[in-house]
Amino acid sequence: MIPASHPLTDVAAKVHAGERLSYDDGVRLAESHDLPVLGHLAHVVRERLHGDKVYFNINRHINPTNVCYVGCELCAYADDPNAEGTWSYSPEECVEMARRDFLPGTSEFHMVGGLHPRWKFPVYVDILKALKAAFPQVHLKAFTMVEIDFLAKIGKMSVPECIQVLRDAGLDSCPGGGAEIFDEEVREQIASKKMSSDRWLEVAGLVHDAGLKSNCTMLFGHIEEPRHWVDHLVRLREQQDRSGGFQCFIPLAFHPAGTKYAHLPGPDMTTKLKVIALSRLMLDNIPHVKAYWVMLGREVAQVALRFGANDLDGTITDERVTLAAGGSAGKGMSLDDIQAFIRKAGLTPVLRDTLYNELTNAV
Ligand code: V47
Repeated sequence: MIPASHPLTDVAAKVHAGERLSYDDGVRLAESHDLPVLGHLAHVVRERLHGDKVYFNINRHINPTNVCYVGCELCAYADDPNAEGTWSYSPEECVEMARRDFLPGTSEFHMVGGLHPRWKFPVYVDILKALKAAFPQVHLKAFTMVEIDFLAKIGKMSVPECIQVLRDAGLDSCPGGGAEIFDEEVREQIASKKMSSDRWLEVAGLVHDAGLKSNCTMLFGHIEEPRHWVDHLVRLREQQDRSGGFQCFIPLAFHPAGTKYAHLPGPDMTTKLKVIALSRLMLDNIPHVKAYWVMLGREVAQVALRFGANDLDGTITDERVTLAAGGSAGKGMSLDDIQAFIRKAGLTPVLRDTLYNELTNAV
């Protein structure tokens, strides 16, 4: 409960009544310094939707290549295939890697990578096919909207045709990366050559129209201002009203090392928790908010579970995007670690698959 004299009383009343918050409400929340009140309101919504459950899965990240010709200012991936530290794995090497440290009960491969200047469309299709043939029971959550758009271009087909080819090869759903920040002025400075915000949303709509689920993200803690978070969340909410296929929103905390913004400090704990709470409060039509522990850091992720987040992602064997940009949260978490971590926050761990079916006896 917050006192009647509090400046956010009217917003709190809307939250308690289950009413949609406006852009202006969002800006007031985003500019508030009353973190405990934001956390409390977001936790009210999270409890209404999910009780005390925290979802997690057993997953593995696969990044077939870190070569990307786009060269986004926010990213530490390389744009030159000959640069030191780059990799470009064949379909067989992807399977071999996945086999090497396969955890029993793994239900998802999360696969994203660069837009390789030399790879042709069939390479990407063959990677999906090889993984699906070797691990038919594992859900393939692969390719961001940026990659789908790129694959359609290099495959010389429409996006719906491309999605169909990828589905036939084994694609089951799409991750949420590449959204960055939708505000055009900020986007121009952090991802100047990436697809436009409108196109990202349009391709997400096409993925949903094809019957696939996807996630969505926002990169925060760089040069943006609080109003840009609200604008981004409202655009996602509007897209969800139109196409309905977003399952989960993941706020991604910026890691500056190795990027064109290496001089910035990255977001502090207050900013991380505020963005988590704001997301839960604004995104009334997206069921899940993920505390992505790799980017938030483990300690903040644990607190985030009481600031609106109800999902932790998973065991994440072999994460490389954050690692390249100076991430220190670690490369993977054991199942026991994850469950103890959730219980220590006073919440109940629930193993899930990618589509949020609860898996009771899988491990
Ligand atoms: O697309 C790139 C972002 C994304 C940096 O869908 C950076 O379940 C921080 O999308 N600092 C990849 N972020 C990660 C991602 C993701 C992660 C976990 C779960 C899901 C999901 C999606 O990371 C990229 C980009 O938006 N990124 N560079 C950086 N320096």
